[in-house]
Amino acid sequence: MPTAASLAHADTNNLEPFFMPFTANRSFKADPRLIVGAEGVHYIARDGRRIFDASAGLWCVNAGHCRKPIVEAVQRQVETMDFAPTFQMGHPAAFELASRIMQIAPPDMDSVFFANSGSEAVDTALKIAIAWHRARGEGQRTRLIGRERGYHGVGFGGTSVGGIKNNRKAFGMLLPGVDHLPHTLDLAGNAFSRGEPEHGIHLADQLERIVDLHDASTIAAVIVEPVAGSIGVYPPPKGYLKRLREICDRHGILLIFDEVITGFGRVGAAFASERFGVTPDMMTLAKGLTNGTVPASAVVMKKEIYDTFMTGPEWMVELTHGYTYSAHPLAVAAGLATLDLYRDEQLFERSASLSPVFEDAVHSLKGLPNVIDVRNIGMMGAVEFAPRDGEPGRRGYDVFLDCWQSGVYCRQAGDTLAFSPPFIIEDGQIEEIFGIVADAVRRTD
Ligand code: PXG
Repeated sequence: MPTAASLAHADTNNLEPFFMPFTANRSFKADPRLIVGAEGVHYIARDGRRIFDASAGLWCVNAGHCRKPIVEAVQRQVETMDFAPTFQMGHPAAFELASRIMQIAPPDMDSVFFANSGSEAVDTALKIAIAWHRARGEGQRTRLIGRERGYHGVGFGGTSVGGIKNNRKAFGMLLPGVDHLPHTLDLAGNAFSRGEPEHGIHLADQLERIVDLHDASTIAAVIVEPVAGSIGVYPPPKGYLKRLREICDRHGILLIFDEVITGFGRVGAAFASERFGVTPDMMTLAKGLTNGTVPASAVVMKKEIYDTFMTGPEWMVELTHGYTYSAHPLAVAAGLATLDLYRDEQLFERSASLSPVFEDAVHSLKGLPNVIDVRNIGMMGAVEFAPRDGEPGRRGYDVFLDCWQSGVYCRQAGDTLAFSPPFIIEDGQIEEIFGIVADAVRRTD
């Protein structure tokens, strides 16, 4: 393992030029939290401290950091073929990765479109939904339905169907023809639920109200995260996703599951659709697809969606959409090695078997000062604090900073902290993490 000193070679004296994403830039630059190494379930800070990565980076490093088979696969690939186009050309491994994803995807989801980020996958899925209806002679179906507090990345499509108000308000009108389901958090009825909350299936019926208002003939797709992640882990109320599926079926509306976080074992199954027994028409994947090593994402869809586009003259492009880096060779190499690792180490099963330990550990925070809710499902967990008067988000930020100082990196969303460790974590390490978090909560007023 390299030492922190040997890793800290870059000139980081000038932090100004990097306009950091989703960051309080001025606070960060005044007191930077620099990480220079990663191994297993740890980050190494610039000052040499080993920090627990309790969030798998940004929910992506499901198999743990710097795993040799992935590192070596990427190294081999970059030496063999650095780049290859996938527009009117192809490279074999890209087709292999699509087949491998298909093997673990729900039945009938047989077609895979590659992109590079969750945001691109979401915008791709929304565009395919609209184009698919048009290809079938229903070109008036263009409306998109998201959900309040949902997160679908930062493209104009994803921002528009997204429902986190702070992510929307600076950006003007966004896409027209978008509506939102109500969010599913019910602190009065469901606080401190373990797994799927009891109450809230009726919130899916709100889709009927939206359909009634706009008429089904104008609606292309509904997109939801099966478990809302970014907002701070909202597991779906019991029966909710199934009800959404039924309503979409009734009205010829495509159902898209955004599985950018929930995919690849995070909920104790390959995908949330498997865990909840509800198959969408399309799902978006990213993050765990390559264990976070190389940016990559995918839209997986039912074969009938792909087939609908396969009409017209055979020499013509069927879908005028794609990215220079769709199925980039390095991403594909990382993806194949990652799927091998998930299989060889049975990491989805491990996620499932760790989940009860993780659940107990997250819920051990119940009863600590200012804790108003604890939520969890699979290897996703969150604790929510009462906001300080006039300073929403500040208490969460303070606990987050204390955790980092005390050896735990996690994600903060307002007054909520979210936890999603790699699946290679040990029981004892989970307990250690939540011991540190509990101390930080106690120290924060
Ligand atoms: N959909 C979902 C459900 C996501 O969670 C995206 C789309 C966008 O992916 P890209 O790759 O474009 O960022 C996401 C991303 C956090 C956090 O801590 C969550 C995400 C990204 C960064 C931080 O909650 N989710």
